[in-house]
Amino acid sequence: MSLDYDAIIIGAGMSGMYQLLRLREAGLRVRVFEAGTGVGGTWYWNRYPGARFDSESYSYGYSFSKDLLDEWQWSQHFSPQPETLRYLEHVADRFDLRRDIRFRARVRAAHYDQAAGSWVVRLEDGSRHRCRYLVSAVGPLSAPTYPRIDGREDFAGPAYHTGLWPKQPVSFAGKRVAVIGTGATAVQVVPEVAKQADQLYVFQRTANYDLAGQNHPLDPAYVREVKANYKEIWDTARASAFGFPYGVHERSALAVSPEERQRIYEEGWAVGGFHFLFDTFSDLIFDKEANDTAAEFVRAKIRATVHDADVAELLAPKDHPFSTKRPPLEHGYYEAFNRDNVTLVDLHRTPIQTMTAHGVRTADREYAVDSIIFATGFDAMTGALTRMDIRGRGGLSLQAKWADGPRTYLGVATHGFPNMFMITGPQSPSVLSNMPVSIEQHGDWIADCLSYLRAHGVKSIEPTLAAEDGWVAHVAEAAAATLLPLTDSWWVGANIPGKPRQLYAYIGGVGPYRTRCDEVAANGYEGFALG
Ligand code: NA7
Repeated sequence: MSLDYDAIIIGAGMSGMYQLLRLREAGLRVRVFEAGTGVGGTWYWNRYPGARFDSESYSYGYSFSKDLLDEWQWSQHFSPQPETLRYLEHVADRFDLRRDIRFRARVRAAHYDQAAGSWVVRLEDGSRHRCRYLVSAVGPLSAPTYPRIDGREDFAGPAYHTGLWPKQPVSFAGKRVAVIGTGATAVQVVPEVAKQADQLYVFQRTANYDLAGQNHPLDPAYVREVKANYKEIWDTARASAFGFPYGVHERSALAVSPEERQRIYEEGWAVGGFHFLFDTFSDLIFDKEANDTAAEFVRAKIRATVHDADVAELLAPKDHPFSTKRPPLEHGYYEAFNRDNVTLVDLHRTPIQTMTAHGVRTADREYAVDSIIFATGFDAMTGALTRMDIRGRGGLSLQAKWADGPRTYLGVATHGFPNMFMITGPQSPSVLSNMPVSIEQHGDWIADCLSYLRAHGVKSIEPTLAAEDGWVAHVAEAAAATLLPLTDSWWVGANIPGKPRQLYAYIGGVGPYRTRCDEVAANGYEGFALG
């Protein structure tokens, strides 16, 4: 059976683009299928006002090309989504990627043909494409979910999910708007919509510990310094725990005096972003008592920012430890509640009962609105994979195999699915890391692996069950050492009814994970069966 391509990559976001580049360099005939009409993935779909990355601009991008690093100029410390999309479009042009990408091509199914040792990929239009290697670059946060609320379809006005935002700008000027959710997305969208809307209702179920972004325009001297130090920056990020190029402080929040602790927290807060979490103390996600000190610090910041004491109390989380849900970065979120046109609706006191043609009905009243924004998140990590009909050896479906939760080796492959790879898949550091660092690591590892297979005349590669079992146990063990499993969050699948509860990403550290992956490769792909 002749092959149409050596490799098919699903998705032309940041990971699919990089994988295309690397596999092309390795001499493979590659095709990328992308559902959207352009490159960019997350940055293509999430066009809502206020969207931006939560990694500093200088560390959110590709590191493989010094020329690219030198020539690209970010405008802000945390640049906004239109700029990130422009960056990725620039990369696509600069490296001539589009000629191997087919847009408007949603993959519906991928079946392994055991006799031929190849994959048959079926698109929405019914066309079939045969390849040796299948690489999923679908992204861990790309299957949007809507809340299960009665009458959701009855609302007569426009309703938007932030992860499926229209390409045409949406104006909320003079409108009454409801935002459902208070996760990282809502925290970005609320201050922007608040500036336009006549009235904005924010429906909060769980308050979050939002960290100050401290965003600002980039100063040319700072940019020059960053550009001169890129090698060190990326080396640090690659060896770090979470993929950020921050300093390492092996110190407990409990080992210093209260005054010293306050000083260190204030410093991290003033720098902004995840510095507060990763650049202050090393035990915040491991030790509840240490965690309490950070939680109280953030609550104090909320109380100091929000003028209405009752609203501040509702916004200050008390029901889960700090950073056991993804901490959002905020750029004017708390200040937005000081505006006359913004109202916080506490869904613990007055739960949503139903949506109506006119708006949202809670236990005590109906909120009539012109538009609804669902900032309700994603079926993270596994959703985009299991929504496709992927079948491996013997017709085994990925959905069935993962019915009790994902089972992978290194988060990059799964037993029963030969020649299939996942970039930033479940049980890899993925969403618990600065994504571009993990994307490049996986892209490099997969490209090197395929080069090895070709050089050694190997036709198929697949993790052994034993290696997979070992990795699954190790991932669970790493999770159990932290406070993260204690809290309901999308990190543990709690936002999707019936989803098996476990920490879906590997929290053993980006640096150690890279070392492990490199060792596996150096040992002739230890833990994989080569055939
Ligand atoms: P998240 O973080 O999953 O947030 C979704 C929000 O929607 C969260 O506040 C939920 O409350 C809320 N939600 C979900 N269902 C309902 C219902 N039925 N009623 C009221 N509120 C509801 O998604 P985001 O898009 O903000 O962020 C996802 C990630 O993308 C982000 O962390 C970054 O990594 C990028 P809950 O907390 O469940 O009580």
